[in-house]
Amino acid sequence: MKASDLPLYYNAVNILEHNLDERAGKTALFSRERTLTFQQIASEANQVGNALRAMDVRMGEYVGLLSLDVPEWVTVFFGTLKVGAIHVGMNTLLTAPEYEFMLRDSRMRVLVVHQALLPVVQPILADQPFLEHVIVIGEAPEGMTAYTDWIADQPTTLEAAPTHREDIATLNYSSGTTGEPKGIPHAHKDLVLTAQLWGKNVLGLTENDRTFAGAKLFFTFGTGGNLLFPYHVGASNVLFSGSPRVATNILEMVDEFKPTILYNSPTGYAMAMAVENFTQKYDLSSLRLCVSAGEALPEPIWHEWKQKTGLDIIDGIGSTEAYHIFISNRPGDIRPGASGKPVPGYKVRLVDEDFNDVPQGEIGNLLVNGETVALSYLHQYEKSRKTFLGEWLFTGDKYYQDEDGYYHHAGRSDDMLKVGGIWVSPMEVEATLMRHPAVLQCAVVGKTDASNLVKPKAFVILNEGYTASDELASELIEFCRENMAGYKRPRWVEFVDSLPQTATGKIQRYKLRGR
Ligand code: 3UK
Repeated sequence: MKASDLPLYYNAVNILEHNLDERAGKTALFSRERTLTFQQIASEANQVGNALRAMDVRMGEYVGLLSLDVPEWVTVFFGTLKVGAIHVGMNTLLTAPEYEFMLRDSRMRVLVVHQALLPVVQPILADQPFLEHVIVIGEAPEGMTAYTDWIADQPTTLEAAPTHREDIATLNYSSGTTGEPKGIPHAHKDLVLTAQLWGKNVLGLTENDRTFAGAKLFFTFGTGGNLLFPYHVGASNVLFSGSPRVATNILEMVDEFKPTILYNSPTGYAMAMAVENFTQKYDLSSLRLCVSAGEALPEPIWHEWKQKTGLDIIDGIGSTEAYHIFISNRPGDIRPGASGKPVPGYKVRLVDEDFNDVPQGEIGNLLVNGETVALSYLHQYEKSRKTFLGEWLFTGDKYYQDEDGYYHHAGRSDDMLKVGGIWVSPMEVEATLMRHPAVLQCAVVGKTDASNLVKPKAFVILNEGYTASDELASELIEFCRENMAGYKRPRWVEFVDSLPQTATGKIQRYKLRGR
C-alpha cells in the first residue's frame, strides 16, 4: 500500500469506521472499566466530535489528551480526528513544566485530562494563554466539565471532516537531549499506512486477534500496536489503566482478558520473568506472539522468554518520527539479538559521517526512508533540518548489517538513553542532581544492568562538607525521583574526585559509559 492508493480526502477515523459495515456489533474494546463494540465506540466518538464542534473547534486545531488507557482515550482520539482537529498525545509520566511547554507550544484550546492526572497539571492551567476548556474524564472540579456531561446531549451521528490524506492528524511529543519535548506531527495517511505495512503485512494481524500492550496509548508504539493496527484488520484490543511497571499487572491482564498478541518493552519482558513461577501463576496460553520495541531486546531475554513461555518475540525498531516500526523481525524469520530486516515499504541506509554508505559489517548511522516519516518537528527549525534530510530520516541510531542481511543495533550517536523503552536525557538528570546542595558536579551515562538493559548511572563530585556514603547515594536517587519523572532517576551513584572533560570544559560522557 502506498499513500497514493488512498483517496485524496481521507480521514483516519476510517480505521475505526470501516468495521461498521461488517462487524458493528463485534466487541472491539476490552477493559476493566468498560467493554465496547465497534458501533458503541463510533457512536461515542461522534458525540465527542459533536461536543468539540459545539466548542467551535475547527479543522487543524489542536486538542490535548492526557489520559490513562481507558475507553475515553479511544473515543476522544477518534472524535478529534473525525472533526479534522489534531490529537495531541501527551505522555502521562511527565511533570508540570513539560505539560506547560506542550500547552503553549501546540496552543491547544481544549484539553481532555483524566482525573488521576489532574493534580499534576492543575497548578499550571490557570495561566495558559490559549487554553479555554478543560474536560475531565471522571469527576470534574468547579470550572471544568466532566466528560460524561460534555457528551451527554450530543447526537451519535456526525459527518467526518473532509481532511486531506496529508493533513496532520496527531502530534506526539518526544524528549530531546536538552529535555525540551519536540512535537512530531503525523498525517492521516501515516496512521493507516503503518497499520498496513507493519501491522498487517509483517506482524500478520488478523480479525481474530486481540492485542494488549505494556506500552501506553500516548506512545505511538501503543497507539499503533494496541489501537490502530487491530482496528485496521477488524481485531479487538485490551486496555489497562494501571501501571505497566508492575510486572504482575501485565501478567494478570493477560490471564484475565486472553489477548493473542502482547506488545512490551524489553524491560517489561525481563520484569515479567523476574516474577517467580510466573508461567504457573498466570495463564498465558491465549498468546500466540509477542512484540518488543522501544530499546534493543538483548538476545538472552529472547531465549529465556522462549524457553519459559514457548513464545517468540518479534523485535522491531520504530520511532515517533516514523510513527512506528520500520526494521523488524517477522514470524518465521527471527534473528534473536537483531532488529531484523527493513519492513517492505521502507528503505534504510547505513552511512558514515560524510553520508557515504558503509560496507556490510561496519557500523554506520541509520537513515530511513518511508512514506510514514514526519516532515519536521513543530517549531524546531534547526533540529528539523538535522533530522529530516529530504527523503531520509536521520534516526540517531548506530547500526550494522550482518552477513545474512539482518540489522543490529549498536548504540546512539547522541547521549540519549532508552530506559524501559522511554527516552531519558542525561543532561536533564544532571540538571536535577545539580539542584541538590551536596552536588558540585556530575555526569550521567547509561550502564547495563543484570539483564543487559540500560539504566542511568550518575558520577558525582561532592561539595565541600559532604562525605560519600550509601545513605547519600540513596538520598540523591530519591531526590531525582521526586523532582523529575521518576523513571529517569539514576539507579546507581558513584562518588568521584574528577570527571573526564574536554579542554573547553565539556564533560566527556562517552568515557564514562558502561563504567
Ligand atoms: C530506540 C530501538 C533498538 C532507537 C517506538 C516502536 O521507541 C519508539 O519511539 P521513540 O521515538 O524512540 C525511537 C528510538 O528508540 N529503539 C526503539 N525500538 C528499538 N532500539 N531496538 C529496538 N527495537 O534509538 C530509536 O531511534 O520513543 C518504537 C514503535 C513506535 C515507536 N514510537
